[in-house]
Amino acid sequence: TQQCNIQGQWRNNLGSNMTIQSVSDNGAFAGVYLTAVSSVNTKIVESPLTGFWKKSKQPMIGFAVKWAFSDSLTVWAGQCFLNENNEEVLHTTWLLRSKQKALQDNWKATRIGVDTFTRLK
Ligand code: B9F
Repeated sequence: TQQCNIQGQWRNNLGSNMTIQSVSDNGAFAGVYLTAVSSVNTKIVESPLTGFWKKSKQPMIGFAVKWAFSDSLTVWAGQCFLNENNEEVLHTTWLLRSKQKALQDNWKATRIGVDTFTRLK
C-alpha cells in the first residue's frame, strides 16, 4: 500500500469490526460497525456508521456510530498512517455519549478513549 484508502474492513484493539462502504466523491462515506464490547445486558448488533475523510496519502477521518442496541452514540476523529511496513494504521480518539435522564446527570454523559484500527486480513 502506497496510500491509505479507508474503504474496506478494519479491526481495532478491542476486536471491534468496521466496514466502510460507499465512499463518495465529496469524501462522505457510510458503513457498519460491530463493537466487540458493550457493558450492557442487551445483545450487540451491527450499527450504522457515517463519516467524512480528506483524501491524501495519510488522510484525516471523522465518523459517527448510532448504536442500534442502546441509547448512545460514539464519534471518532483520527488519521490513517502508513507504518514502517507500509501497512495502514488508523489512530483515533473517540467520545461516547450515553443518554441521561436529567440535566443534573449531564456531567457523567461522556466517555473518552483511543482506538487503533488495522486492516482486517
Ligand atoms: O457500551 C456502550 C453502551 C452505551 C450505553 C450502554 C452500553 C455501547 C457500545 C460502545 C462501544 C465503544 C467501544 N467499542 C469500540 O470499538 S465505542 C468506543 C469503543 N470502541 C456503557 C454504559 C453506558 C455507556 C457505556 Fe453504555
